Amino acid sequence: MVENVKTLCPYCGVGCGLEVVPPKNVSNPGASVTDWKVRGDRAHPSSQGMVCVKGATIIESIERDRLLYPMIRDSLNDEFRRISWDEALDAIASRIKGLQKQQEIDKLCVYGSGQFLTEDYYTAQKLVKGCLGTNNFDANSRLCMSSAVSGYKQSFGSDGPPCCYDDLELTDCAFLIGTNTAECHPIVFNRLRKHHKQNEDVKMIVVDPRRTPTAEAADLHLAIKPGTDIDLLNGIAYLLLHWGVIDEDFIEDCTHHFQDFVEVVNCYPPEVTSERCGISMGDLEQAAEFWAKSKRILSLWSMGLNQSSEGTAKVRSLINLHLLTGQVGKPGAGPFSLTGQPNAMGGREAGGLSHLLTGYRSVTEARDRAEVEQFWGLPPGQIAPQRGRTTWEMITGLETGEVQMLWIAATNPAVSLPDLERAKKALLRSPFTVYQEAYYPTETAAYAHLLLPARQWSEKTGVMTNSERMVTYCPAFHHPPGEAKDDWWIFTQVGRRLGFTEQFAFESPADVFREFVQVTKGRLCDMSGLSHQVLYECGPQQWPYPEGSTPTKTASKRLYTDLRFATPDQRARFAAVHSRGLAEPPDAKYPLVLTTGRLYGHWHTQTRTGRISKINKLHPDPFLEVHPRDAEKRGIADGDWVEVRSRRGFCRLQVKITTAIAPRTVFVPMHWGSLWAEAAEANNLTHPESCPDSHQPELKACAVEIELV
Ligand SMILES: Nc1nc2c(c(=O)[nH]1)N[C@H]1C(S)=C(S)[C@@H](COP(=O)(O)OP(=O)(O)OC[C@H]3O[C@@H](n4cnc5c(=O)[nH]c(N)nc54)[C@H](O)[C@@H]3O)O[C@H]1N2
Ligand SMILES: Nc1nc2c(c(=O)[nH]1)N[C@H]1C(S)=C(S)[C@@H](COP(=O)(O)OP(=O)(O)OC[C@H]3O[C@@H](n4cnc5c(=O)[nH]c(N)nc54)[C@H](O)[C@@H]3O)O[C@H]1N2
Ligand code: SF4
Ligand SMILES: [Mo]
Repeated sequence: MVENVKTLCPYCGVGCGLEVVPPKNVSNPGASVTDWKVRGDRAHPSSQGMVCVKGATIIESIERDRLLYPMIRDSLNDEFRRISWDEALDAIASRIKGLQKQQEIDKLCVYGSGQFLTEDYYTAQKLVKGCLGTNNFDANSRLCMSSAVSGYKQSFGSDGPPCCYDDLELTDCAFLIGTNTAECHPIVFNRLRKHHKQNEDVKMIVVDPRRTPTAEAADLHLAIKPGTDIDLLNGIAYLLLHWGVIDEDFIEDCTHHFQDFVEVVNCYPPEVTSERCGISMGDLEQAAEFWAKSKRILSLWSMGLNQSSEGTAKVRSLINLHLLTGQVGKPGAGPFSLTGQPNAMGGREAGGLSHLLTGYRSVTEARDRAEVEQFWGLPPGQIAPQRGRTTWEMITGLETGEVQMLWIAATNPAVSLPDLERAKKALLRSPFTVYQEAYYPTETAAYAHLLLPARQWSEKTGVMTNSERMVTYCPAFHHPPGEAKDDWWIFTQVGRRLGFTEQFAFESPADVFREFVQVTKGRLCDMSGLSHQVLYECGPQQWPYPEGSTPTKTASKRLYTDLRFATPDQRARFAAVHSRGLAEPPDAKYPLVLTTGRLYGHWHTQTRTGRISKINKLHPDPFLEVHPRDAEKRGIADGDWVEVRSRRGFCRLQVKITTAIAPRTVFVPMHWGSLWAEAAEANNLTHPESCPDSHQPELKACAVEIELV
């Protein structure tokens, strides 16, 4: 008899445990995966049996429109022709050898994804940064949580969310800023909502220019103008300082740069703050009062802070409030970044951005490079000392010809990149683009020379880490379609063809994971006690999990409980930062701020959810949210079609008039690429201006005008 399978939902970073139940005829060779049933895994410590509509319906999408065989073409105008895996892998290896021969390995760029398993991420790092010696590996996490990474690193000395989900039920006050948790992290929100409902004293504050379902549930919704988060956070700090409700002992013993911070904060009296943020002084004071009166404050954030040209400063300004009030390292408290993708966290651990190295290390630190070179059996100096190209720099590199080979895997950039028309033009110029994907067609396939069919969730085995550092084993439980292969296998095969047979001796994902955890030894994200076997036998485990740890199903751990941080002197750092405002503020020609985001049912570019009937019924079409005042001014009625224009492009959308959006702001969901609707891409409008610290683009705001068509 085939047993139920325990695995993880491969959508959002909440990381819900799933239990997949086989059909009775499972051993029939023709049995379809759609006959398996998915339900929540009650034994998973993070989700306790809960799932949302995405997890519950995933099976329906697994067998639809799959990419089945490697396919190649000489130019983007040609038809694809089927080739063997050997031919495909040889083609990649020979291109790379060509670059090596010309001493031009920096002309190779690899663009991966938070939808990789940890094993996929790790083999890619070893191949690209280690064996090939270029740091040109970046991931879609650059568009997602790189500001959280740099904010944590600058304030605490290391990346790593210090909190855990148990804090959701232990807090007195949840401060949700730039996150639509109800739609994007629904199971986290369920846990928080239940606690909030059951305890009258528990407060919930939501800071978002939209009145989202998350905001609807709050005691206080601060509908700030887009991009004024730093003003707000400094304004709250001003009141806390002036009321004297700060944790002086903590500040004295555990932090640095407090005086610089005070100097900045003194510029934010309530009248200045409320004016800049577009909220009342009463609401501002109420928010500060909730902070002042609560013993345990948990803040949650995601893209409303990260996706900004000052994303790192926004994150640090939020952490400042926790440092000011000593709200970190204890139950129910702390700054908690909600990660977007199922394994964005695993990507961080494996070093999957162009400035990172495996084990929360950095390519710019000599010691970090030396340690990793030694682990990988590479000569000293093999890893390049400067960060590689970021996502957007890969695009500009294609424009200038400095990028000659682009290898994309598990992401759909022809929808998700900013300034999309420009990005697509650059992709057209690529001499050779490899695209490793589960589905066909997707928008990005049109820009590929070589397509590699990837196994996806349910067909591949490996490990993912969720937002609370819980590591879950995800086994393959049925046959992949056609000739699809694991991403880690593809990187391994290319590594071997390039002569790195010793480095790529892996025969299974368990081998890859066994090596990976060794490279985390002694680091904040130490997982050296974990293996596929431990995770399979004992269930999900949270890191840190050094060698010799005892498996447990219940103990949720926090970081920094001894109030010693990961900086050289173990003190956390206040940031003294003023807001610089939006990178592209509205003006007379483009007087509205466009913001973008997500809907409950759809996942990103719809490769899966666009193929699920229940979800299509839930969200059939794209739309533009417009405030009644802005609509009236332009003679626009509900349901009218408008053209939305920015300096870079346009799209056409049907209007939804609603007071849920702040005046002079409009909202468009990010989910509709050219396969699913005509001219509805949010990213035709957005710009690539990015944060100088994290290089994260400002996907949440650009200046637009709208007009009836
Ligand atoms: N249903 C669903 N869930 C998902 C995903 C999905 O595609 N669909 N994707 C996953 C991924 S990868 C991610 S990154 C997360 C994203 O999760 P979230 O960040 O919660 O989602 P978004 O809708 O992108 O943006 C959140 C909110 O930021 C607000 N915002 C815009 N500008 C500002 C600003 O200047 N300040 C503040 N404070 N708020 C602002 C928007 O109005 C929006 O409501 O969701 C994950 N979960
Ligand atoms: N305007 C605007 N733009 C945005 C955002 C926004 O809020 N506003 N959000 C940004 C953020 S936070 C994110 S995370 C990105 C997401 O943007 P993308 O990463 O482009 O979106 P996905 O649709 O998740 O693409 C993942 C692809 O990987 C494929 N896939 C799934 N599993 C596997 C696998 O195991 N192996 C391989 N090789 N392929 C697989 C899927 O079929 C899918 O096509 O979008 C960013 N862009
Ligand atoms: S909340 Fe996230 S992880 Fe949980 S079922 Fe929904 S999409 Fe999957
Ligand atoms: Mo994301």
